[in-house]
Amino acid sequence: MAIERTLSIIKPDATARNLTGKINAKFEEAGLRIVAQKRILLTMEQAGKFYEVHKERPFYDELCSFMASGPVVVQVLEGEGAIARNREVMGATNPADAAPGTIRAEYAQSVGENSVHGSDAPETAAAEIAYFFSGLELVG
Ligand code: 3AN
Repeated sequence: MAIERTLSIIKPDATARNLTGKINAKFEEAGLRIVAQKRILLTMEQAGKFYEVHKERPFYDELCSFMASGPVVVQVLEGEGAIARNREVMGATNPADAAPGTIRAEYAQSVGENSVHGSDAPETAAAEIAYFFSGLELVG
């Protein structure tokens, strides 16, 4: 399988509980390398643009407010089949459905406050990485 890169976000519910290191350990144990990372505070506007695909969903405003409510850690993960691998490590969107051992099973608080985001396809991964990182910040 090809080496891929995917965009990951450690969300405000997880940074508030000081879980960045524990979540990063899950990625590394799964063979994903953190090749870029920064902790930032999104504005409502920046969160809204990132989640634009969900604009028509009933939870859009709640999602954007939550993502702007505290620091997030945005990161680029690299590895074989990194996009799918990361989604396996994250677990299902709703923590009640997430497989044991996954990040969301262990740390997520609800379907909205679910600790991590991960890109879902190569096209979205490329666009989401470019949203947060310049080429100069990706050193592999
Ligand atoms: P995933 O993050 O697993 O790809 P999506 O793309 O369906 O899930 O949803 C994007 C984000 O929107 C989720 N991570 C979650 O924070 C939020 N979300 C999804 N469904 C709901 C819901 N029913 N109520 C509140 N927030 C939701």
